[in-house]
Amino acid sequence: MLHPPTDRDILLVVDVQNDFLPGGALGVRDGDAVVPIVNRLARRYAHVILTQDWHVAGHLSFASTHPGKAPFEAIELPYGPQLLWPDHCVQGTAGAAFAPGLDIPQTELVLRKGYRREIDSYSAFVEADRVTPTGLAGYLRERGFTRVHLAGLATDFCVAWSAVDARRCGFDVVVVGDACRAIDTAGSLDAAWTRMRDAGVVEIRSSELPGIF
Ligand code: VGL
Ligand code: ZN
Repeated sequence: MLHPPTDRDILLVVDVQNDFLPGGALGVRDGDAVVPIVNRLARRYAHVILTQDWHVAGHLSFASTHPGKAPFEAIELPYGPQLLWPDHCVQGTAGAAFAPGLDIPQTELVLRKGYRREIDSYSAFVEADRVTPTGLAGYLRERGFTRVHLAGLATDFCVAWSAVDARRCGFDVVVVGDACRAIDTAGSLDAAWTRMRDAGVVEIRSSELPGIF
């Protein structure tokens, strides 16, 4: 039985930004559905962090940066394979802003990621080169958090990578499944859940969190 959130629990709301909503540059199907769910979920948590995908123009994860390449193709970068995306979440643009309906006034920290042109960062903990830390693990440890709950977009990329890395950093991890939506390209959603389960990530529904709905 899951215990209710305490001062050792943090809710990490991943990338609920305009470009990931339907009609956005990298729109996630039904992505807007998470906004009211996340708003309601967040009321149960004293401590909330938002992540914000925050790329420079000409980012190496953009297909447009690589002549002849199309979104959803993969290329090799010095740190390994990189899936290419439509230009999205460019710093300071409307697409990079949080969804207008997102309403979590107690948010304590906004963590931006993916701001180095040469390195993508799905994970809120370690960039895609797998060695550059974002600083979040140290922040959470110093604050005394031991369990990370995740919700947001997209299940199979930024949520999954963050969840697995949170486990690697030694945190208990809970993904609130119905508060996430997926891109689901080339089997990525099934693969992500396999990696999360293998890492010891627990999946719950928001209705299972004591006293929410
Ligand atoms: C994301 C692809 C590229 C995400 C971010 O938030 O899941 N996916 N950048
Ligand atoms: Zn991105």
